[in-house]
Amino acid sequence: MRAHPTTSDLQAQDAAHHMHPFTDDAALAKKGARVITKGEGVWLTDSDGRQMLDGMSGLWCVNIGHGRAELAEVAAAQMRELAFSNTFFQTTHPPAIALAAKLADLAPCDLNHVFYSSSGSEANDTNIRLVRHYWASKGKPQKQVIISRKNAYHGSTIGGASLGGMAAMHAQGALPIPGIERIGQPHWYSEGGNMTPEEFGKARAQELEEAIHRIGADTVAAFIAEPIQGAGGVIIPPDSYWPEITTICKVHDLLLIVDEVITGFGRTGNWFGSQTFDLKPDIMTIAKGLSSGYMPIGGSMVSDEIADVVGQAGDFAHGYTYSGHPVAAAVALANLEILETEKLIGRVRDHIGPYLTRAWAGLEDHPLVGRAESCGLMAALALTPDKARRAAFAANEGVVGEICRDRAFANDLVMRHVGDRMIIAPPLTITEDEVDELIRRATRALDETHAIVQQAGLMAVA
Ligand code: PXG
Repeated sequence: MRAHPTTSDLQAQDAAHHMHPFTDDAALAKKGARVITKGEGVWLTDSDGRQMLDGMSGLWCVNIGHGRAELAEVAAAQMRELAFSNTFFQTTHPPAIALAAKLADLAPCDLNHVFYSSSGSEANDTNIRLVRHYWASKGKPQKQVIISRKNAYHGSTIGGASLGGMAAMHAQGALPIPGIERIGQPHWYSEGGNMTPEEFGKARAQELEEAIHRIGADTVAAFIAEPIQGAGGVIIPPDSYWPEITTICKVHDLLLIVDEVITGFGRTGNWFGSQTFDLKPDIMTIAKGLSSGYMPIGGSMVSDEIADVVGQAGDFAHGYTYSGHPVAAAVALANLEILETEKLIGRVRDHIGPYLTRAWAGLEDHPLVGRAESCGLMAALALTPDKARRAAFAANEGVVGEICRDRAFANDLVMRHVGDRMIIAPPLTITEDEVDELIRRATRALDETHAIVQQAGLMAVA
């Protein structure tokens, strides 16, 4: 490769050799991937020197913002001291210890133990094995089934994808694995019909009760859910939903696995979404914001009871080479210190979260937007051809959303689409001026989308 490859050189090599996740590689090869070369705060720079506002914190993870040299220093120092050592064979090391203790301190309830992974997917694979092993160790080996939800995202490994409720993922590779059942999602806007959000939230929670009766409580091990569905489209459940779910789990002796991969580490204005929604998890999946994406690290936070039972049951025959990787753990710990010393989470709860909520709500006046929703610094717009009826477009789901995503990109804003919902989750460090700029760019993207959609005759109602 030449010393300074051009953008088209990079794109050609990328297309020739790099298989992208969740991407139609042939289509991408035709237009060329945008090559990101630098990050600073909420800003990304591409190989042509264009700056864009990162409304997605990378991939819901760069909570403290891009370009923090402090973390580079921590990583370099740790690599010099001890770049790698395993945690399998009767050994441990200071970064894994310090991070575990810090996480126990921050996590809600008695989640005082962590089993490390390098990602959220791996952590959820751990959770499948852990809950089944836990019940078997308690003399209830028949408690094996895990109940999840349609349109949930719990990762891309075979276990994670099986737990998830993404139809497109299950269609490839003979998924899901056995022993996973699914109930509906608390997505009032699209599925609530004539019910009030509260009625609908309760009804969707009661599906858990029905599923337990159908499957048999003595065979159900756990229920897994994200406090707010992230990759599913930032679906914030009605207030009636979580209290009902919590009660049902307790009554039927199910473990509650709360997947905090997106909602953890400040995203909703508390350390964890479990605190925002008053949940009492038995297990919590963490990743992403744990290190703000500076190193790959995740884990399963586990209650005293589960750690005790599993700890007394001999070897738990499970682990990853990089479980508790020293560099990743050291960087994660430094990231948590930044979240704490800069008071970034209180800032989301009391200041920049409410500021974004007000600004975002203003987008509901746009003719394409049926509803603007947000919690902390995660937010969604439901696009619709008919606001009053919360109608879907006649065109295939996602056609209009993708146009809007492309217009956002063209306006140098990273805003994702999930179907016809537009979603953002900017770094927790975003300033008021940057929120204003995000809203201006999102508005331009919506205006341009509206014009395109009208011209193409795509405003028809399904
Ligand atoms: N659980 C949740 C709730 C997630 O959001 C995972 C588990 C898996 O984590 P890893 O680290 O294995 O990717 C996730 C990941 C998207 C998108 O398109 C979301 C995720 C990953 C990739 C894309 O919104 N979330």
